[in-house]
Formats: sequence, structure tokens, C-alpha cells
Amino acid sequence: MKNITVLIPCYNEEKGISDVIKGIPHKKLEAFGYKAEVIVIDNNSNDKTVKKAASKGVKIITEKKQGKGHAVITGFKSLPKNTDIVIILDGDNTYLSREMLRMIEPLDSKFCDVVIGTRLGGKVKGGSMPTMNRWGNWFFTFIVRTAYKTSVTDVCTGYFAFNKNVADFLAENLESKGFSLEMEMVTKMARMNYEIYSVPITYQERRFSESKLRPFKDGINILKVWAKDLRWKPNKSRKVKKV
Ligand SMILES: Nc1nc2c(ncn2[C@@H]2O[C@H](COP(=O)(O)OP(=O)(O)OP(=O)(O)O)[C@@H](O)[C@H]2O)c(=O)[nH]1
Ligand SMILES: [Mg+2]
Repeated sequence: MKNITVLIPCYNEEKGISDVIKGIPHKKLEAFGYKAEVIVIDNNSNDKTVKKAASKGVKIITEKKQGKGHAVITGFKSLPKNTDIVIILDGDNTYLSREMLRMIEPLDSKFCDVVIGTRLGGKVKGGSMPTMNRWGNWFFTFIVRTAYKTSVTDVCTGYFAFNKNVADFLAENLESKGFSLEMEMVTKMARMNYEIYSVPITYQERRFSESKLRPFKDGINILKVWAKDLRWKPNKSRKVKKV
């Protein structure tokens, strides 16, 4: 049996979190030899996020420093020792936890080190991605593909699967506080020559809660990280274990 740890960063997601947790296909995963543990990383939510997650019996970690970046980095640092595969998944129920098995297969078959769930190469439902965000996502993906020579097809996605050694590398090397996290993960993983590929996923409309993304301000921060990491170099003394 291989152990999967699913990290779900949340800030005021009382309307989405239950469905995200309920949708995790434990039976199907077990049939394929995986056991999944879920960790919700809460960031000072002032709604019923924690109560709802707790009622589903998952582990909850509290991160005081606000921001998705802080939450995910804390998640990476809190992984159980026996974890083999790490999944990150947003808590707003815009990504489908039931599509998880597809995220894992390329890791299991040693096709790559990291899997990105691609919305741009998958299904973008209804009004889930406003035009400006869609343009932004295509733009960021294009500049990463050209400058970092990787084949990723959706840099700003909220659905990732990593081999544990990559998650350990990220735990030590990430600095993003907020929404530049995904850009920082992809650019640094590309700099480390980890093999990153995408599988198509569904992106559905956020139905109840508010988006925390501020397209212009966060867009600038994402671009800054892209530029900064062009000069980022891995620590030579670190031995990189790849697939
Ligand atoms: N822990 C924590 N999670 C956060 C914070 N901000 C956002 N998140 C979570 O990160 C995920 C993505 O945030 P969203 O607001 O959905 O941002 P987005 O998916 O880029 O934007 P939309 O397309 O509008 O949904 C969600 O699960 C949020 O709850 C934060 O400050 N702390
Ligand atoms: Mg979202």
C-alpha cells in the first residue's frame, strides 16, 4: 500500500470544503493500492470551515500567517514520515477530488516526478474562469514554457501531485506568501530539472464563497516571481533524486 497525503489549504471555505473531502475516492484509491490521509490547513477562517472539516474526521493544521503560500509550505513541512505521494487541492470545490486517481498514475508508472492538473488542457466549465483570468493563465503558462523549457500546460492550477522527495525539496525552498506559490513551485521545480507533466482535469464554477484572488495585484506578484526565479540556482550540494 502506498500512502498519499492530500493537503487542502483553506480560508473561509465552509461552503466547499465538505464536498472536496467527501469526493476523495478512498475506495477506488484502495483498489489501486493507495491509502489517502487528508490534512486541511486553515488560515484564521472566521466561518465554519474548521468545524465542517473536523466533522469529516480529517486532520486540521492551523497556520497563523495569512496566505495560501504560507499554508501550503506549512503543509509540506508537516507531512507524515510514511508519505509517498503528496496532492495539493483547493478547498473551494472548483477542482474535483474524484479525479485524483488520474493525477497519480503518471507518478506510479514513473513517467514523471510531478503532475499538474491542467484546466487549460482540460474542461473549463461555464463561468469558472473569467476572460481576464484565462488570458492571464495562458500568458503565464507561455512565459514559463519558453523561459524555463518545461512542457507544463497550466502554471496557475490548484491541483498538483508530487513524489514525496519533490515535496521535501519544496518545503525547504519555497518563500511565497500568497498566490505566487504555484509559479514559484513550477519555476523552481523546472530549475531542478524535475520532470513535470500535465493531465486534463475539470475546473468548475465557484458556487458560493468569495474568490480571494486579486487578479491585478496577484498577477504582478506572479510575474515578479517568474522573473526572480530565472536567476535562482539550486544548492549544488543537494543531491536530487528523480524518477
Ligand atoms: N490557508 C489559506 N488558504 C487560502 C488563503 N487564500 C486562499 N486560500 C485557499 O486557496 C485556494 C485558492 O483560493 P481561491 O480564492 O479559490 O483562488 P483561485 O482559485 O486562484 O481563484 P478563483 O478562480 O476565483 O477560485 C482556496 O482553497 C482558498 O481557500 C489563505 O490566506 N490561507
Ligand atoms: Mg478557486
